[in-house]
Amino acid sequence: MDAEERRAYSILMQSELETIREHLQRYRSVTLQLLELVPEDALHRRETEGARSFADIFMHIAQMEEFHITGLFQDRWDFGGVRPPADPPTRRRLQAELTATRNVTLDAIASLAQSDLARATSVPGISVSRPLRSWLWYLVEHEIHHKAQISDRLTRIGVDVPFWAFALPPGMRPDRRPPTHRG
Ligand code: NI
Repeated sequence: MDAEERRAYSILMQSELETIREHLQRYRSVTLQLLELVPEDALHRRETEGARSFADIFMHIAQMEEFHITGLFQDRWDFGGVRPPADPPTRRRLQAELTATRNVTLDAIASLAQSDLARATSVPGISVSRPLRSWLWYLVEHEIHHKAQISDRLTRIGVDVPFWAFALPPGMRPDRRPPTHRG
């Protein structure tokens, strides 16, 4: 087994909790890269009246995560916490919110045993009960969904967006500009 195969094998052997953790950290890294790339004059711009700005979408990712983690782990469902803040958040504030929220999530997940993932869990306003694992994956999926939306919007205003799957060095886009094979 070469090094690459060993790495792939070790990922396959991760527990589901480790896998969720890895996904949360990896996608958040790309989200933070996207935040750095939003031009200052576009951060609060709205494409149409009432549409979300880039800042709104980043704040929404953080707030939805905080809402679900507080609800799922403390049984406190704070619907007031998912409203946009009164003052448009700065890039640094968004960065701080995304980082702090994700740390709370990772700490909460660290408190779980694998068997907790099967626990039936309800979220107010959603009529189906799902196991806790579904809600944790939902947070991963929610970030991917909005990360793609931000990425698409940035592309349309001419920003060379990062690779969607991993936080790679600036400008590295193996999907768009594959490295030339020398051999
Ligand atoms: Ni959303």
